Amino acid sequence: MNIKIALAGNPNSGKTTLFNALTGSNQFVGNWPGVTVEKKEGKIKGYEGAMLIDLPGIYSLSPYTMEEVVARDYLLDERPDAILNIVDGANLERNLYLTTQLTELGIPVVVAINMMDVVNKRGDKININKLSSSLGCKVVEISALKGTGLKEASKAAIDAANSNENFAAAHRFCNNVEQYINDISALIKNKVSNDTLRWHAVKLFERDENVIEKLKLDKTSSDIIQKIIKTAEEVMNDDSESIITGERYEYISKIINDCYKKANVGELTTSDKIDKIVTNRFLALPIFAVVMFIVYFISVTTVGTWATDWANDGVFGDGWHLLGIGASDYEKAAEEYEPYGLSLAAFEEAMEAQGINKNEAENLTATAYVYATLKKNFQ
Ligand code: BGO
Repeated sequence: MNIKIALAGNPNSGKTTLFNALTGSNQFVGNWPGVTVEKKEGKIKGYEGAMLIDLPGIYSLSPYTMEEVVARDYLLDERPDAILNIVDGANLERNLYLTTQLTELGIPVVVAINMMDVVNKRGDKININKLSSSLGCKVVEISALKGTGLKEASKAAIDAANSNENFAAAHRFCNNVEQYINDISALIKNKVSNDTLRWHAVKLFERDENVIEKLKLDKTSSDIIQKIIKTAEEVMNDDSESIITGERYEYISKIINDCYKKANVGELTTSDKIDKIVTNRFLALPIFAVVMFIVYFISVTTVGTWATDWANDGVFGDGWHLLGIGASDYEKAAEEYEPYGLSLAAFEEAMEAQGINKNEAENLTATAYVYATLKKNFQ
C-alpha cells in the first residue's frame, strides 16, 4: 500500500507540530521544484507505505503567493489520495475559508480541528457531527501539542485515502452562482477531469489567470465564459471574485452559527476590554499623548539618566563598573591622584595670570619656565 496524504492548513494552525507528531523522525526535507519553498515528507507512524506531504501554510488556493501556487499545483497535478486539513479550532471562521476550497478539489478531505485544548479551556463547544455534515467530510478533534486525537486523525486520513468513493463538496453557492458555475462546467468538461471540474469552473468564474493560461480554451469558449461572468457581475452588482468570496464567508458564518457555541457570549476578553478603552474615539488621543509623555519623561529622567550616566562615566569615563563592581579600586586610585590634579590646576591658573600660553609652556624646560615667570613678576 503506497498512499500519499497532503497536510494542508493556514500558517500557525499547528501544521508543523502535527506533521512532527505524526511522522516522528521519518522525515525527508527538500525544496518544492523550481522554488525556494521547503518541502517536507514523512512516513506516518504505524502505517508503512503512507506518506504525509507537508504543504506550505496557506490561507486560500488563490494564485497570489508562491506558497499558494505550490500547494494548489501539487494538489491538482499530483492528486494525493487524501487531504488532511488542519484547522485552528480557536480561529475556526478564518481557517474554514481554505477548507471550502479544498473540498472542491475532488480529493477526499479529513478536517482535523486543532488546538482543542485551547477551545476546551475557554469552555467553547464545537458540534463535530454537525460540522462534519455541513462540510461533507470526516471531522476529528485534536491537540497536536498535547498529542490528543492524533491516532484518530491519522486513521481517518488513511481510511479516506483508501476509500474509492468519489468525493464531492457539500457546499453549494446561491442558485444564480450555481447556474453560472454549471454553464462554465459544461464548456470545459472535455478539458479537465471530472474530479476537478467544479474547482476549475469556480476558478474560471473568478478569472484566475493561471487556470485560464493552463486550460488554453478556444476563443469561442473564452468569449462565452467572459459573457457569463459579465452577466453575473451585472446581475449581482459585484466583481466575480468578490461574489465567490462573499458566498464562501456567508456559508462559513452559517456553519459557525450552527456548530460553534461560545461559552462567554457577549463577555469581553481582557484584550477586548483594553481595546475598547484605548481605541475609544474621545480617549484614544489623550491616552496616546500621556503614554508618549511618560515614555519621554522616563527616557530623559530616571532610567534614561541612570543609563546615560553609567555609559558616560562608567563605560567611557572612569572605567568599567557594573553595579559598583571594581568601583572601590577606581576611587582609591582617583584619591591618590587628586592632589596632583589640584596642583596642576593651580599651576595652570598661575600661568594664565602671567599671560603664559599653555601650549608654549609645554615647549619650555621647567627652569626656563620658572625664570620666565619670576622675571615677569619682578619687571
Ligand atoms: C509556538 N494546542 C496549543 N495550545 N498550541 C498548539 C497546538 C495545540 O494543539 N498545536 C500547535 N500549537 P506550528 P504552523 C509558541 O511556537 O506547528 C502551537 O505554522 C511559541 N513559540 O506550539 O508552528 C505551537 O506550522 C511561543 O506555538 O504552526 C506553536 O502551522 C509561545 O501553535 C504554534 C507560544 O504551531 C504554531 C507558542 C516560540
